[in-house]
Amino acid sequence: MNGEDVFKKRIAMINEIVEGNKNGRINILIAQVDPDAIGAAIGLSYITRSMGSKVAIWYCGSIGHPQNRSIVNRYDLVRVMKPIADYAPEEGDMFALVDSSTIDDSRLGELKGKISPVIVIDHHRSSTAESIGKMIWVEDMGSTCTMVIELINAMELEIPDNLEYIPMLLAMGIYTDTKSLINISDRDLAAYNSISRQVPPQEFGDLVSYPLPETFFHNLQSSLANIVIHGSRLVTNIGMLTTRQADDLSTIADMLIRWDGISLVVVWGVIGNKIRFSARNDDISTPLDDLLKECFGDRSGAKLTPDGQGEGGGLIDLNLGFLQGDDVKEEIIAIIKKRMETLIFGSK
Ligand SMILES: [Mn+2]
Repeated sequence: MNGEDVFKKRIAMINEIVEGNKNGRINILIAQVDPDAIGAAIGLSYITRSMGSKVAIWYCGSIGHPQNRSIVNRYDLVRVMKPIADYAPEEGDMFALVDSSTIDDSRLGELKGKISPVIVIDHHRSSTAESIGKMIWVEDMGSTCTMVIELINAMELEIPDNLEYIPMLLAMGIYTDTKSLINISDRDLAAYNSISRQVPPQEFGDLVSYPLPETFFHNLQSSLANIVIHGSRLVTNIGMLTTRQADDLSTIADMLIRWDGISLVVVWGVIGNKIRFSARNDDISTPLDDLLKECFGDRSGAKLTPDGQGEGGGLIDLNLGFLQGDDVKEEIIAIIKKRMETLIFGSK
């Protein structure tokens, strides 16, 4: 099959799904709110709506990252995407996953493992098997939005100018997931170019340089104060965090990996009863995914970006129980620090 036929098949499949359940609603699930997932969800909802389907978008977790908050506020997206906790089943409900492809995703909350999505569009490698009567598309790509744009273009849909926020969100998804168009494949770039004329540069710029809260700079300061370096490896932490500040870990890791001579960075923090960390490496001879699995097991993972950088992280249960209390906070942090450093500096 040539490329064009593959797209025709995908579109026909989505159409069949919509036609086969005329009164059913397609529930698009966002496992983790980020610009790529938001753009892909909005884009897919435009596609299925154009085929006459009812659509709802549900998101898991919270809209914590300041950029996500800017995007959601600017386009008043709370009207179109609702927290998963508000989901109420309707007859003929169908599900779609974007920017995620596992139904066992713990982020799906109550729906975890219970749904069988009819549409999956994702650019992460761990994939759900292809099956009959479904449109499952998982492929290595810079961004999920690229795949959605490819579908829109293959359908020859012209997004009207009064729905300008759709190209805007799709472009933003590619832009952020490819690190400002640096980790970009030819297809991501082609998709980006095909919609960029509908993206006003000023407005786009506002979303790129979104305002950062004061807490970000405090966390940056702590991360700098807590740095420990062994050889080319750097480990640091920002102590106890709120869910809202969780994304500071990856932002800071992205900054620190640029440190000349440093090839592995791990930034961690404690959120509630869990340790969360972000890891980056730019040493191609040591695959980050292997290294993280060796240190932390299955609750960690990493992907290789198109420019050869490793990008990942993980979540570790703390189960503090009796030890949960402000009076022993410092000691707890000190113990985790020691353990993290032993693992990261001690691994191959
Ligand atoms: Mn993505």
